[in-house]
Amino acid sequence: RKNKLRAEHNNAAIINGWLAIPSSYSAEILGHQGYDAVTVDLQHGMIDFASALSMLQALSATPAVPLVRVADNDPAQIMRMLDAGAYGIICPMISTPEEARRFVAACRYPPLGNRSFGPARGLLYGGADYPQHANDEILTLAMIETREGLANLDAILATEGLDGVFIGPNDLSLTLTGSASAESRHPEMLAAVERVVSQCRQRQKIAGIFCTSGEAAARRISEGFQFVTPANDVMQLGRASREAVAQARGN
Ligand code: 3PY
Ligand code: MG
Repeated sequence: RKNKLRAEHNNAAIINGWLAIPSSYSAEILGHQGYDAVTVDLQHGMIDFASALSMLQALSATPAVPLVRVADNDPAQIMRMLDAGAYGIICPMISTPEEARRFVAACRYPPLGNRSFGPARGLLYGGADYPQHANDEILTLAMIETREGLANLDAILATEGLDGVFIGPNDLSLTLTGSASAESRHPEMLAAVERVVSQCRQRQKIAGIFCTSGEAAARRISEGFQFVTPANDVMQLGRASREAVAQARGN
C-alpha cells in the first residue's frame, strides 16, 4: 500500500481527522468521512496502547491513512505505534535538530535510522513488502510548539527524512504570548505562523497546523498550509450536541 500522503503533498492539502476518544467505533466513523488521514492522539487523547491498536485496526478498514501523535519523543513508543500499523508519526515538542534526528531515526530502519525490526501490523496494513517500503512511506511530522523549536526551525527542517512540521498553536501561543489559543491573532503568533509557512515552502516540506474548525482549516490552507486538522472528535461531538440542544429548545 502506498502512502498517498508522502506522494501527493505538493498537490491538494491533506485534511487530517483527530481522535482523542478511546474508541475503535469513533475511529471507524471518522475514517469514512472523507479525511485523507486520521490521527490517534496518545499525547492529550484518553488513549492507551490497547485502544490505540483497535483504533488503528478500525482505521485500516477505511480510506484514511492512519497516523499517531505520540505522547513524547520516545523511540520505544514510536516503534510500537509503527508496528501497530501507524503510517506516520506526529511528534510533539521538537525543539532542536538533535531531537528531530532522534525522532526520524526511530521511524526508519537501518541504515537510515535505528527502528528495530518486527513490523507486525505493518505487514497486514502495508502488505508483505512493507519492510522494503516502510522507510519511504512512513510520514514524519515534528511539532513546532516551543520558542526554542521556532528559533531552530531552519535546522529542524534540514533534518534528513523529516517530511515537515506541524504547529501546535495552543502550546506555541502559550510560550510566545502567555496564553494558549489555537486561533491566536497575537502579532507574535501571526509572525511565527507566517515564518513556518515560508520556511517550509523554501525547503519543500509540509507545513501543518491544528485548527479549531473547518472554516479555520480553510483559512490556514489559504495561508499556505498543506496539512490541516479541522478540530478533533471531542470538539466536534460537543459542538454538534450543543447545536442540537439549542435547536431543540428553539434558541
Ligand atoms: C497544540 O495546539 O499545542 C497542540 O498540540 C494541538 O494538538
Ligand atoms: Mg501541543
